Amino acid sequence: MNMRVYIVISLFSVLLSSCGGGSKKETVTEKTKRTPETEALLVSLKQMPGYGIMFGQHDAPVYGIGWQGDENRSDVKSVCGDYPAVMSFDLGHIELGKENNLDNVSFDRIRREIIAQYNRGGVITISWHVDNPATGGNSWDVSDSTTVASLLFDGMNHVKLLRWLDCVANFMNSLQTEEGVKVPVIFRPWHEHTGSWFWWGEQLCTTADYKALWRLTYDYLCEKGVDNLLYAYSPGVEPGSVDEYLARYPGDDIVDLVGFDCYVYNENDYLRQMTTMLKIVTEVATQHNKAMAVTETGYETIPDSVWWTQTLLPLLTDYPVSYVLVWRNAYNRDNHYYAPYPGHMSEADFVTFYENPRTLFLTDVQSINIYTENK
Ligand code: BMA
Repeated sequence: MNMRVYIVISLFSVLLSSCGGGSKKETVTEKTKRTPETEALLVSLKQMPGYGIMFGQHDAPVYGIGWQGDENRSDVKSVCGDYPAVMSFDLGHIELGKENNLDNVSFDRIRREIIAQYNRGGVITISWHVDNPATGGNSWDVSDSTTVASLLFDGMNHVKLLRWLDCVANFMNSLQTEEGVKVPVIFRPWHEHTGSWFWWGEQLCTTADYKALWRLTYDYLCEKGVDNLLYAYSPGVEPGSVDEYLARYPGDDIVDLVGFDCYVYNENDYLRQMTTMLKIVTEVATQHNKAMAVTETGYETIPDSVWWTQTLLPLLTDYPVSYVLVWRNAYNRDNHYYAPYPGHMSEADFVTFYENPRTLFLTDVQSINIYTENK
């Protein structure tokens, strides 16, 4: 496309963006004071291994196998009688000013579920499968290796990124209880960047540009008054050492939790990758004084009836993991589920996993008072 046409289109899309606010101003890292509840969450995450490992699931209360949009429901709860201690949601398409996210869940519903999970004493994490601002494609559009560079301060999509971050900031700032308490959230932007399937992935940008994108995101959200976030650094399983893990680490001053995403494609590979990553991340968390989690994992369709107690739990027990989170039980994609539902072959094993004193579900963490300091 002709450059002038491209610039005009880019400016147009910025003007049309429906979240508004913000200005094209260079930002400076400035530590925003976080809410006391957010600070308490960080302390709780660091102390959590002393209690056990929290179990989490993505989109747990909004849909599952054979249902969508019901209230007070989750496949995990249908199987073991308790909600996951951690619930994950995704902000993909908030940047477009849409009512629903990329998996067609409304942002109003997500907000309501986040506040409900906080009021119950549970933990919330948010990822962002953001569209490609340069091409108009989705997160997985890796056709343009200049996207990240174009978002930085002198880039042609910089203002567009700021407008998109306005949408994120507005949402985060809107997470408030009836009493006006802002709900703390573990935000996990720019995840799985050690692979190259997202437009912010390893082959798509330089180390300096990836780090600059993180800092820009952090600074801008702080500038917009977002003081209820902890930030999670969450690569895939590609790093083979602490140095490789930290290659694109954006900095101790802006990261609170270190983790990784690891899925079963082959059982032996999974055992090896989990063990390697758990060792690496334990070392980083210890040396950098960070909380630690398995930010995404799972075995699609769980075709192993004892996977929970014979594979997942034994892998985790020797490491200071605050939570382990499995991905969604999709209603809109065949055979794309990671937690059991009533009648699934791993149901009984999941109940045994639930009953193990090392695993923490919602009822377990309610007695910990996660959002209160000096427990
Ligand atoms: C991916 C898949 C997609 C989904 C996305 C965001 O890993 O589950 O189907 O759209 O996460 O939830």
